[in-house]
Amino acid sequence: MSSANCLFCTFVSRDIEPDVVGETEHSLAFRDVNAQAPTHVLVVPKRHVANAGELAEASAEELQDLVLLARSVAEDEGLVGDYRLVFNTGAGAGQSVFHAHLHLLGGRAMKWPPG
Ligand code: DGP
Repeated sequence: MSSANCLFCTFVSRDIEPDVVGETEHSLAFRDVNAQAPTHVLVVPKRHVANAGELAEASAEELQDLVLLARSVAEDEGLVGDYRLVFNTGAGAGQSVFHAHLHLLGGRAMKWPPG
């Protein structure tokens, strides 16, 4: 399930310990090292897949688990329904780590469209 040379797989295995804010059987949530908002958390599947579409194809249950963990962390962070969830897919869309991850951003006003 894990992939060699994948940063987020080393977080899931805890060979490197991120700043964890939530966990389920299928997903891990930790703070983004380069925060773009007062709350900026990444929620990753424990299964190694490259992006959200691959996760959906592999397991609808694990995709649901990911989104529900993001919602739970948002509630824990006091975001009370005002937060943004983002999956970047592909380098052209800003993806830089090719292990699927859901950005949870909140705690400030959000603009649209994103840059
Ligand atoms: P993306 O650009 O959508 O692939 O998002 C990757 C995110 O991963 C980016 O916001 C920064 C974050 N990131 C990169 N390296 C590390 C790290 O070593 N630790 C943590 N916590 N986050 C990282």
